[in-house]
Amino acid sequence: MSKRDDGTSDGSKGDVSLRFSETVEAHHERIDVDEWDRTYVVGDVHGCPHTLDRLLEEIDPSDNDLVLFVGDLVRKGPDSHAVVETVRERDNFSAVRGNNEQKIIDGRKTVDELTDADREYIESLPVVISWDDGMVVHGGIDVRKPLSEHTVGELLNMRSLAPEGGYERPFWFEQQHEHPRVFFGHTVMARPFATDSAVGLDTGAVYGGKLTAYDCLGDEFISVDPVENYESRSDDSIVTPNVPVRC
Ligand SMILES: [Mn+2]
Repeated sequence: MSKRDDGTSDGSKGDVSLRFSETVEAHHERIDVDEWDRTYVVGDVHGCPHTLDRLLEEIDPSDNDLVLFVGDLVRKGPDSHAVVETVRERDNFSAVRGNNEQKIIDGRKTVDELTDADREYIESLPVVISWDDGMVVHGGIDVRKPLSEHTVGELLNMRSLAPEGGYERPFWFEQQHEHPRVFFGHTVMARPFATDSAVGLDTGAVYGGKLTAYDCLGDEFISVDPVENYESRSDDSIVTPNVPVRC
């Protein structure tokens, strides 16, 4: 992980930020990124295995590199099983639960091609993966309240801070100016979003956008064009970030 995440600083960031409610804590996995050579975080794949393969070819992670996924591995694209299998079979790949995995867990949606092993894996996914002062969650956080007051549903679905929600500004990640640095998906963006406090990775691969990863050590994005056929999406539910492109 980058040097900012030494976790030993003044104590005002790590310990304040990463205290969760008991319910969330039961689905929280803490990791040590120092055990890995490099750490990558990958955006919403949504059942597009060939696009994922293309991204993995580009990143070319070794067994000593950690690859984390922001959730929504499944649904919308042509083969959710192949995506889950790819992530599940590599010891150095991990994912958090997305709102689309939650729909399957709750029985609100079914995906025919998923096997029992896939479903078991989906049910086992944590809601949060964290290290020092970084964390991966699917939706995001509500910057108006402490992390310890967040529900699982909020972490999976957070997007707009407007009363109507949806794709109305302000978005939580544009208001997040403190640690932890939150890596997230869920909000489809025309290009990846990065500040010191939030990194948005859903560039809408299943909607004809790119699939994006963030290289934490190199502090840069890696994106590939989609291979799979995609669904359409209206422009008013694709966010153009209000921060400059960093890389
Ligand atoms: Mn998604």
